[in-house]
Amino acid sequence: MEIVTLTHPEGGRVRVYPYGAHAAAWTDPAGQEILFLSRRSRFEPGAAIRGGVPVVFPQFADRGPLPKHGFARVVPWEPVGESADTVTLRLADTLETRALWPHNFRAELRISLDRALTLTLRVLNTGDAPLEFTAALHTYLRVGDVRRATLEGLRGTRYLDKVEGGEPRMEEHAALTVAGEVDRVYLDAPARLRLRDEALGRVVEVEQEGFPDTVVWNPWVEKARALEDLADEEYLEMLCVEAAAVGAPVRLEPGEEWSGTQRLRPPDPRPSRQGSRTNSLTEAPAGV
Ligand code: TA6
Repeated sequence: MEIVTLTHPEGGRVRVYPYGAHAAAWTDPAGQEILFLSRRSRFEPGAAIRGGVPVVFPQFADRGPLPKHGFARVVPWEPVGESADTVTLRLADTLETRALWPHNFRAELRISLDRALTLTLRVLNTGDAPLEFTAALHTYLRVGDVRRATLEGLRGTRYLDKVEGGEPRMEEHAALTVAGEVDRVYLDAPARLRLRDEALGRVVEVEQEGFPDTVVWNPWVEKARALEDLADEEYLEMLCVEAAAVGAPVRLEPGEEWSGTQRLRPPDPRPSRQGSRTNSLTEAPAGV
């Protein structure tokens, strides 16, 4: 498959597949892999890449009549602008997309690398009727051991818990821990979260703007076994923290545009920040 590689003078490197506009792997300036990519991932037409940052559009999950997570992740996007550290990929409606989803649109994903990795999804209604969509940047973050990782920043946020049949809940814990299947849509989520990874001794910050919601997903043992493109134990090495517009569909009038951004900040190389690890882990963890 065609690959575009982004590089940054400080040493970061991102591998992008125009197929699905998929940022599949990112090595930060310190040489650490920040994204999870399954060793069983298929790289073939018709299959979504398992890991990295799949683009979910124009339907999140099975919330509508389209194939799960829409079609954007399983079609080629066109690179329309590229420099050493940035690429923009474009997808417009075709006969095939209109057969599934009867709208004229243009979507662009801009992937940009400095110390951080920034992904901006833009959607423009190029037709003469309103359209609605849901979307997500379905980011798979790599962790050393998900049982020893905490996601901080969601306390006080309402969420829909798919594992509990879509029940609305309120997050009570400052630090979310994963000890079972997690599949939640946090509604009107905070703009910044921190993934603290005790096993790898690092913190990755996840920021979003434009996307109102955040999805947190780990399939855990049984669901991981059912996924052919995920090795049985790999669920321990990943946590999806997804910038999403899911709670309410985005509606665009003709000519209107929407955009949403997710920014991933790698661990700070300065030892002082890593040193804060012990204190925050004394926070009572949530049993999920
Ligand atoms: O974003 C969470 C989710 O919708 C989960 O329900 C889970 O199915 C996951 O996405 C992965 O979906 P996929 O189609 O890539 O196997």
